[in-house]
Amino acid sequence: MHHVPCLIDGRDVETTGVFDDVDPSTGERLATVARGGADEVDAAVGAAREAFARTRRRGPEWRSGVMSTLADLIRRDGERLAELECRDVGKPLGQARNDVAVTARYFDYYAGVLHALHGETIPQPGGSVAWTTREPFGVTGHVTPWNYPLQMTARTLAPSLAAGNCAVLKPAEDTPLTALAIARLALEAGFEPGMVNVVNGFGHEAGAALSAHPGVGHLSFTGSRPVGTLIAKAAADNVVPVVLELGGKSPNLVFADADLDLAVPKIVTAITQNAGQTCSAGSRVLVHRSIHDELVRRVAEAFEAMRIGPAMGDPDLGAIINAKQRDQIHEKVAAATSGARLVTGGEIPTGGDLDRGFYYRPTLFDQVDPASPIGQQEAFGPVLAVTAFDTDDEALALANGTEYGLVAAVWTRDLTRAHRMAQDLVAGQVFVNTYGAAGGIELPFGGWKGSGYGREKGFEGMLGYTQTKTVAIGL
Ligand code: TXE
Repeated sequence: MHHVPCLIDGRDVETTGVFDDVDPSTGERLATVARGGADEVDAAVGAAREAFARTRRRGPEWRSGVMSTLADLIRRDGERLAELECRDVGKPLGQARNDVAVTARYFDYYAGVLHALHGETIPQPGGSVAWTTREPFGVTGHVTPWNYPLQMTARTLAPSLAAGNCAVLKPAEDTPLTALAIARLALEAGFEPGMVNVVNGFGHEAGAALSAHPGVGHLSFTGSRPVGTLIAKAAADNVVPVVLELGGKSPNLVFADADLDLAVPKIVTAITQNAGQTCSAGSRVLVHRSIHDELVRRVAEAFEAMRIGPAMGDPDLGAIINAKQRDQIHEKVAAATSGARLVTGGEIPTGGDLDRGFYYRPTLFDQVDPASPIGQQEAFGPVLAVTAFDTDDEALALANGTEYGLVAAVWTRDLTRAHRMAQDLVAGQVFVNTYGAAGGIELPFGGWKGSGYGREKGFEGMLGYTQTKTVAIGL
């Protein structure tokens, strides 16, 4: 059994209240967690501000060095971190191992590119010389979700630290284990106390206090749209910028000339990885009518062959994060069965280990009305909605016809069609003959429309953690 305190100014901090962290694979208690609130947030922001004042003149050389060391320590402790993540999220061990590797790569990548963070000199009329610098905000607040705790910690923390900020993390209450582990490794790597703080607790307590704290200069949030808008409103009151990453209803567009041997495994992974609990999950398939039956048959076969079970056994499909999330998936599926054809799945699996944890069978709906709830709303589980189309224009209109705009993937051998689709798809990421891009930490990532704003990952992700200062000197 673990206990997860807060980590403030380099020290473990206990709170009067605690709550349980549950292993979704077994339904058993995995850890007790400190229930931080406004007081702990205030202490953490204060510690981060002091650490920023102490360390702000450290050069890029120093920051790069400790970040590289942190990447090495994450790899050194890789197996321990993977097991923590696997148990905490209920995600298959192999996927958790991959998350550890990606987490280390974030720190490596930003340790490298931070050296290229610089301003510009700008010619002007008249007698002056002018230039810009890229400056940190000071203290950044990070409210992260439970689906990729390690990756989301690294995705927001690494660029923030690289840009010279100090951070306060508020991990999701369902998955507090690995953010604390990373913060402890950051101390071991050489980050000073107060540079990385963790306040565990509930969203409406610790999360709300962090997003409203006047000492925070920048906020990043990944999670649900209702909470994202709450955080953006709180940030607006303090005139603080926010990065919002709010999910999607991302389509795979499969054209008549698609290579199905290539497409089908990616389509299956895109909706079953992490049991479909991924912001960029490919939850819709729009397929040309001529190959529709073949595609549905192949996806159904793949779904039915999947091994479901406790995450430490490295199944194809692990657990759903908690009973509430599993039940909301089941409610959306039950509501969809009257309007669409249920091909496979649609139920909570039972028997043996499955009775103890929270699981959901991979579910395939065909003949989905694109305007129906299952064609429009995120189920955030292994639930795939298929709709057939006849023309390219129809495919495009269907793809763009939701409130979201996170990812769209195009499967075709026709180069012209691929380019046209890439131009006209309304999404922050367009993939052609692939889905996702090998971790993709170098590529800017973020939403259009209801999927959010601001960019994470890549060099652009780091720029978001800076503000520009313009200096002009009269000659
Ligand atoms: O998310 P919440 P939940 C979507 C997905 C899922 C739904 C609900 O559709 O079914 O959200 O999941 C913190 N002030 N995504 O309820 O509540 C909370 O503690 C400040 C998409 O778990 O948005 C956690 O740290 N913070 C997604 C974080 O917000 C608050 C990932 C996310 O939790 C808060 C997860 C408040 N008032 C869910 N209330 C993605 N885009 O990847 C909660 N939080």
